[in-house]
Amino acid sequence: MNPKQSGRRRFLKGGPLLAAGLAVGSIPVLSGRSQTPEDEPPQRSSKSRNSYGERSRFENFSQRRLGGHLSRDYGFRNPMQDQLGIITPVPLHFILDHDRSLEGLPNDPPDLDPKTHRLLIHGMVDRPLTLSLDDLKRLPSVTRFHFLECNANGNPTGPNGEPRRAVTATAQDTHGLTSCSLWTGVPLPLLLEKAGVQKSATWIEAEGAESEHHTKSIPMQKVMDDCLVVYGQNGEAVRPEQGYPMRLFVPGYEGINNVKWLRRIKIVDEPYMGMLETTVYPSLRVDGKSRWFQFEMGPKSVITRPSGGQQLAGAGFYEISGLAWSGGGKVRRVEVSTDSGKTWKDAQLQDPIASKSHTRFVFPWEWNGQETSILSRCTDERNMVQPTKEEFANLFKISVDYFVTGANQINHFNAIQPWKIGSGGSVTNPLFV
Ligand SMILES: Nc1nc2c(c(=O)[nH]1)N[C@H]1C(S)=C(S)[C@@H](COP(=O)(O)O)O[C@H]1N2
Ligand SMILES: [Mo]
Repeated sequence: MNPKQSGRRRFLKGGPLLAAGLAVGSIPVLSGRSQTPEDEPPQRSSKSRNSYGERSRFENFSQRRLGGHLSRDYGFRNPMQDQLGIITPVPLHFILDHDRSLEGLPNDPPDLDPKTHRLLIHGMVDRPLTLSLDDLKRLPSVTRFHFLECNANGNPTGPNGEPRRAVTATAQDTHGLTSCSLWTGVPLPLLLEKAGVQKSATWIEAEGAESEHHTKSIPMQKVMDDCLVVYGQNGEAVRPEQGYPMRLFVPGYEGINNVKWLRRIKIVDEPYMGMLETTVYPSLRVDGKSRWFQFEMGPKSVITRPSGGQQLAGAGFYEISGLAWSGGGKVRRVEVSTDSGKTWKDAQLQDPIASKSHTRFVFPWEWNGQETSILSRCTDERNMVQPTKEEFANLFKISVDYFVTGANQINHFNAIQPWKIGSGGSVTNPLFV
């Protein structure tokens, strides 16, 4: 037996688990073996180590998946139930494009050559600017963890039998329109300073380079607070689907603000009132009024393991693990309930805990084999607390029945997500039953 491995096993048995006060005997995988399983040297993978690199051929289950959430709006959801830590692998980042093919699928991203692509900054400025990717890369940069979330993420309503409110829904179905990356770019205030932005300017309009020219208005106050023009994502160039060669980043705000394939920023003194920001994105209330220009994403969390569609192997120890985030800043606290919401205990937050970023929480759980529901609740640094679906309905002035029967979009749905554990170990979504 390899002495190194036996030493590691001893460490696993006596070390961190005992320190956490857990019964080691309840973890079947760590007990009862005295030999390492691989006495034969393993076969080698034939992949070239000079190429871009691929993951193990055994890791092929985590595909990005298409899921309809409005008849006229489609995206690819992030398989977050299989994700570890807080970084979404870029090839699995969710995609939401308004520029769609006739079949309703997102079109291929525009094939922008950074040698010829330019960002124009104009309007209420003293010195209009045109910037290439190389120009941007010469300027002082920052690198920050930030989540991106479509305001329709977890939207419980919509036409006919959508997976994310179904009993069989997975975390990907219910929460997969958010992802988190380490973004690198230039603070937008620095670019505006170079352009000499005029004092009376109060909004910007940002425009993308695809044929539809996605356009979004953003208040100047937010721009000056923490907006970025990013060209880097998780250590490499922003992917074409995510906006290559540059995208606007508006931390904590609805995904729609984060204009991909950024080609123009016009400095103005009123919102543009674009088609999307005045039609689909406001939320209609029961009293016929509408919430307009909702920007910030509320505090939210979801247990990703165990989560919908997974299967527990039997009673015993499981680490509950999940993601929490808020457009309002850092996650301050995540509480977990393993008794269907009767009692709550603090989960442990894992570093890094960055502002407007996914944050990983973990919670040790000894499952007694009986039916129950597990839930998580996020509180952010401003003490905003993730609501129940009843509290959410109250806040947005809609009826709870509307979640099940309504055919309109409800934006910003951030209600607490329960997962029901069946006595046989099945994990299902009881939120709308
Ligand atoms: N140019 C452009 N930018 C865009 C969009 C778009 O269709 N075109 N979609 C917006 C919406 S609604 C969302 S939720 C996010 C999704 O970003 P992602 O596709 O990188 O995940 O991009 C935003 N930026
Ligand atoms: Mo979106």
